[in-house]
Amino acid sequence: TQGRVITCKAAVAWEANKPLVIEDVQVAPPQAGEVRIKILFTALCHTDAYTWSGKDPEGLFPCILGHEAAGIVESVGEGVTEVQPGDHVIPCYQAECRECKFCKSGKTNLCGKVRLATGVGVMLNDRKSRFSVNGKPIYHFMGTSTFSQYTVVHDVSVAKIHPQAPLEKVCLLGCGVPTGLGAVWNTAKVEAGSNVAIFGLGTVGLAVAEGAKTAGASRIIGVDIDSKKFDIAKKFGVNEFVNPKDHDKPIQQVIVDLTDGGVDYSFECIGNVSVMRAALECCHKGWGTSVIVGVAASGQEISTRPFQLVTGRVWKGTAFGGFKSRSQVPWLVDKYMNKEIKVDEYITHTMTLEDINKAFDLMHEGGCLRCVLAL
Ligand code: NAD
Ligand code: AHE
Ligand code: ZN
Repeated sequence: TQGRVITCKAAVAWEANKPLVIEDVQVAPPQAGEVRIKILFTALCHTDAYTWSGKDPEGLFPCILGHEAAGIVESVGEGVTEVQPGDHVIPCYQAECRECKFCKSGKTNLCGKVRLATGVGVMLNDRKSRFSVNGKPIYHFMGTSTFSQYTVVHDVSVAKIHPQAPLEKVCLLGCGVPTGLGAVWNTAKVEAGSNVAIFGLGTVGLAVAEGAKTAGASRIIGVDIDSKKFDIAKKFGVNEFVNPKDHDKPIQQVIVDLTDGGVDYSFECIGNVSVMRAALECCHKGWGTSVIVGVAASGQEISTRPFQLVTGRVWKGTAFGGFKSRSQVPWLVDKYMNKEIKVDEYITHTMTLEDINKAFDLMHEGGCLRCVLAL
């Protein structure tokens, strides 16, 4: 298949909010600096649903969504040296070129090399898509487009992982789990003995809990409007629960009262700007730090009284948990294989690509953390 167009199945989002359609998609060969990957497993993340909903200012249609996956390199373009056909890989929506101003700064995991192209659904080389259906181009998404049996990504967006890692599990290390763990370990740098509040107990929030537990946090307070989340959250280290629906007071006040003045760290893992405010305001005066992890819709803005910051609270955000993708995803895979981090526990459902619309329905029902699709 090397050097030739591959026709395969992919779930195409033709329009915002319209059911995805399984199509025969033509996938062009990788050009210089590109890698074509046979995707074997992909999970669904809330961000896919967000872009599909039409609320993402970067959302373009028609496109192939998906960004939490694992597969095997099928072929590589000119100049690609770090991976070769047969390598087991995880595509990374947050690239790492190791050469740009961002990568060299030592201050961030964001990479500038391909971001402008991936933000407009094309490849950097020729500013075109490698996907088409009957000659009509289909946009890429987040530089990954994993809801396809084959995808083309930039070489700076490919993490080569342990060949024995179970791809049906470690696909989760493409987004949600690292995001939560890294929000704690890299962005907040939670210390042992800290009090932590987590808003939203989906996969991202539960991974925050796991990260906080391993960091030695004492109180890990989980906040969710869905009480069904509380049982499972215990397994991830949450040791106190608050359902905002059980209280008349604003939720920040409830937490401040529970914690003698507020928590040391809070994490917003929902994407709701009023909860982001509550998460900041439930932090302790003088030092409490709140990390925004959730992605809020186009047009939404955060607000608080500046006095909150003047009096020492800190507002931060994180993308992919601050992890350097190509360098650290393989390390996370090894940690999973050594049983140092959970992954299997987040997978509540498994299906095949044909059932992708059902998988999205499940996501909105609550009982679902991650649904993994076999392609
Ligand atoms: P999810 O839908 O599985 O989890 C969200 C949880 O929040 C659910 O349990 C829901 O019941 C709860 N919730 C909803 N409204 C609430 C409210 N008002 N108060 C309390 N709880 C509430 O989503 P997920 O896949 O875990 O992702 C969480 C968020 O993180 C999404 O916005 C996603 O787009 C974002 N995300 C960001 C990054 C990043 O790099 N920054 C990476 C992955 C995901
Ligand atoms: N296009 C969106 C941005 C969405 C966003 O913030 N994405 C996160 C990852 S979410 C993964 O589930 C991220 O990494 N952002 C940094 C980046 O470079 O995109 C919007 O709202 O504009
Ligand atoms: Zn995601």
